[in-house]
Amino acid sequence: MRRLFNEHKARKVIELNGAWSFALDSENNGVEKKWYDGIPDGETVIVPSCWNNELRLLNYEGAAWYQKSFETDGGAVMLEFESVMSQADVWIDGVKIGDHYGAFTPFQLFIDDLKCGEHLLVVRVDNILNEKSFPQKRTDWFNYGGIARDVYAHELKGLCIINNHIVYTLSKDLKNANVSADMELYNATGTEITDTVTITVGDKVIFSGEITLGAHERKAFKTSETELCDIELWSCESPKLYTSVASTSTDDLVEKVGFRFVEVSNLDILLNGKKVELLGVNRHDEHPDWGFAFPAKLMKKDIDLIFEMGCNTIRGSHYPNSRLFLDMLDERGILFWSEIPMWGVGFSEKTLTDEFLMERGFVMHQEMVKYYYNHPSIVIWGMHNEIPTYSKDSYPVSQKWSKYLRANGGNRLITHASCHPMYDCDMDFDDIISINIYHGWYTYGGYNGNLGDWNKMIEQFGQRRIEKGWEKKPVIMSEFGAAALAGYHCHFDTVRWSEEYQRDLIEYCLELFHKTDYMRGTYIWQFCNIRTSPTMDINRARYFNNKGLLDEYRNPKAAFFKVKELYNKFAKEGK
Ligand code: ADA
Repeated sequence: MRRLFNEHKARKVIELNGAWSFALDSENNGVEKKWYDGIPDGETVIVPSCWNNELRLLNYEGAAWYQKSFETDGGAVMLEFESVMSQADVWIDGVKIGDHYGAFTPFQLFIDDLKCGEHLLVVRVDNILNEKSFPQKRTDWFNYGGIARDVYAHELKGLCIINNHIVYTLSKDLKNANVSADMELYNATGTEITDTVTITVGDKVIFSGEITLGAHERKAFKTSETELCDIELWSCESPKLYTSVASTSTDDLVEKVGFRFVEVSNLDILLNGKKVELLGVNRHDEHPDWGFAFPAKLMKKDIDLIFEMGCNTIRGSHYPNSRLFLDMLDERGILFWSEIPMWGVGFSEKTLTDEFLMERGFVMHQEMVKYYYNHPSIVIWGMHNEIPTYSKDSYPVSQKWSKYLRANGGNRLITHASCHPMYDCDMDFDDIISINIYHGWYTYGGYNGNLGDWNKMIEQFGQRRIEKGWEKKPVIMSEFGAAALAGYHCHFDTVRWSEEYQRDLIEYCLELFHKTDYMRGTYIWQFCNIRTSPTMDINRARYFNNKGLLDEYRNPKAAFFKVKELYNKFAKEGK
């Protein structure tokens, strides 16, 4: 299940989930052995899934092969993978048809002419982390491998709509929208073709016109603007969605869009002109039994739990989430921060001048925009997390990426999560300043690891933002928290790792940040415990990051109820 709604009525889409044949390639010589012609002695696995959730593959990192047969009526086919972790190489009937790098965004591969009948689809998947990977080897989440989200074969006929961004600007009073479409079209036939493309938003036609494409041509097309009057806005309280249908005589693509305007104004974050305090959590899209192949039903449950806590926002730490999850947030009116998996300590200073890596990161931003543009819930693009933003080499990277996101990413605020607030220079490019600090849990140079450190930090950074000319930018605490082992209690003394220590630290922080004059939001680290990597050697009991407000099976810890109490109180009293 990849969306909450049907994207196609006219187009035939073959679901390729279910039973696949699977073989490990621990010697990494499957290509040499020509496994793309068919893998030997495969065992049956269910796709989508992560292999680390199979027996005895808990820690397997490396290559593995998947294969499945499917039938088509013949003609052009687009294969669509929602997520393969991380490198995918794809063959049909022994012929390589493409590859993709990056675990968390969809990708599409085109075959212009496939014969009618049965075909063998073979995918080599490699989840190795190394000096060229995103994330890098040292990462505080578990590096699952596999085909983790859905797979489809689209049978394409005539002039097809591959992608459609509904682009809009709102009038000053937010009552009307100037709307256009930014499409990617494909001619599935072997001859030139002309067809009428029609695009509706709600019950209004925003474009209808003839378009000509050469044989098997793939082309971007931007329509002119049409005004939609008296639109109903999308907001947290009333998440109004409009259905947009793009169609030709042979093909169609349905999208959901919401009209809203997010901006910053003199320290405030405004949604449709109204102040919002971001009351959020960081969430990994992970479960110990499913890895990153997160089931739809559990997504809904996580969202229910997050709602129950009084949150109005989620940070998708540290990678793009599925389109299905975003559909759910669009429907529920929860704001989302989407970022690429450029994570922390792994990205050392020297990686920032590695052209191959930085290009990889840039492509990840382009893909994130391409596949997620229409989701109104995404109000923040995050460029990276805890990289060395004090170094001169991160500055041009953030400059380039923020410029790209501003020009192409729609109406969204730009940020990066920084753990060096006193040395960071890249905050120049942010709309919102985001700080990750763990006073009361970790010890930092110049601080002694106590809760009292927070006041010192707030004062020092309060000063620095004025010196740097950032005094109008809202500041949010994008990470803070403490680990607690679920069920470990210590009622009479304050003991680290107990549920009470975590609860009290979070209570202290939330109250303090809420009343800090230049702060406008909080994302607690983190929604629930997650499995982490054996390379994370500090403070990771059980190889889990235990800073969840819930344990990894979604049982609440004491802090969950405290957050619920405080977030509901803050929402009532306002900032
Ligand atoms: C960082 C990082 C998180 C997590 C956290 C922690 O801030 O961004 O992914 O690792 O630290 O638990 O220490």
